[in-house]
Amino acid sequence: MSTLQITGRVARPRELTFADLAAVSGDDQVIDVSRIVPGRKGDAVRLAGLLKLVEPAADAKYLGLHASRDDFHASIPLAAVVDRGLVIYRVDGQPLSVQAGGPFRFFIPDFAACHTDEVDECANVKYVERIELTADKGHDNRPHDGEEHAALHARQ
Ligand SMILES: Nc1nc2c(c(=O)[nH]1)N[C@H]1C(S)=C(S)[C@@H](COP(=O)(O)O)O[C@H]1N2
Ligand SMILES: [Mo]
Repeated sequence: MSTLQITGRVARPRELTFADLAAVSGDDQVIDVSRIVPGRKGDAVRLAGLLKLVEPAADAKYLGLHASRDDFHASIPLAAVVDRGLVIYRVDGQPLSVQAGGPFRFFIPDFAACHTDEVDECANVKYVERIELTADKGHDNRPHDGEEHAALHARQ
């Protein structure tokens, strides 16, 4: 079964299943993300809710988003996304499909255009299987410029 690991500078590393995300309660469970992100389908949990489960260390400053499926990685300042980051995991009661970037897809509402900022559309990492908290910026192979970005989209 696919899981979402949360590792690194945290007190209690976890390996979360679809059921674990579905069990997140209260405001940390976002039913119908289209309320927050027009046009996006599905249900999500807030990053803040996931962090409560693992208890980040005081020196955790970067959020690493790792997708081994296509070797895509981003490392973004945690403070910039802690209050708005989402993990979309369910559509129509079923796990998010790979076609939609599932089973777990990181999503930042109000992202900047690709390669214009550390928190950009490219950081909406699909197929995330590990979220890693680090003290310093970690592995990040997002495109650096328009040419690299165009090449990435051409491959998709
Ligand atoms: N794993 C992974 N996530 C990724 C990418 C990728 O190539 N691999 N591309 C990024 C880029 S450049 C963009 S613009 C968005 C596109 O997401 P969408 O197809 O859901 O609009 O996904 C981002 N997340
Ligand atoms: Mo992009």
